[in-house]
Amino acid sequence: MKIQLINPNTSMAMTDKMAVAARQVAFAGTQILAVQSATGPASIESANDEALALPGMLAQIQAGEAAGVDAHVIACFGDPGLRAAREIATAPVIGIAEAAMQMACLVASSFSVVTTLARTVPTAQRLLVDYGMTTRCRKVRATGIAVLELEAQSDGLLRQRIGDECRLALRDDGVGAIVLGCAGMADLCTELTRELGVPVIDGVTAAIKLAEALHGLGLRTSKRGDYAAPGPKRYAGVMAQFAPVA
Ligand code: 5HY
Repeated sequence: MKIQLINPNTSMAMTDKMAVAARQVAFAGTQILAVQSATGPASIESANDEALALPGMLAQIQAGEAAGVDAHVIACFGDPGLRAAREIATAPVIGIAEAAMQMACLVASSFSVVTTLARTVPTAQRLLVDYGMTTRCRKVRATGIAVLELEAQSDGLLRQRIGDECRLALRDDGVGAIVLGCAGMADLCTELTRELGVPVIDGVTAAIKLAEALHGLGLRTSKRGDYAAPGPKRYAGVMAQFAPVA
């Protein structure tokens, strides 16, 4: 099967990093097509970043659908544009936050999220409400690390800070699992799982395995209800390319 792994930010280093993690867990017959937005911010850490990242991300969904991919993964922990992507796709679209949270719930009764900057914590909290996860997530914890600090291979100091926050979560939150709250943390998952002795879930790898599972069952995005294709309409200006056609 072909999975389009979309980095909604424009950091190529981060795209490469998540592609490595995805290929490490994918089945031999799974092809990972790693792409990123052609327009938009280098990292997504605010509502403004998110809004301006969406056209580039949705353009990749359109391109992937035209190319006939079997699934799309939106690899940013805010799951930007997930509902819009599901409207325009027929293949399954998986957001890494939802994937990680769902996986965590299968192996622990509760989890905490360890993420980047404090300002992204409310975004994760809104997703928890949206996904009905507020009784399963004990806390969303910030490390104070900016997304672009995690662009390349995470260095020892960053690993230490993220590991320390995970240890605090285990000590103080009473949780059985940790969800990593940034696609740029994908390279830390195996090491942290070993170090902490609890399941540590990274959304990129969780989403890849869920995409394979959905494909194996022949499940695709429902075209009934609010994921139905948007009706035809004119879109003005630079958005004209996104206008839904009949
Ligand atoms: C991410 N931002 O996974 C999020 C993480 C965050 O550009 N890729 C980004 O900090 O919310």
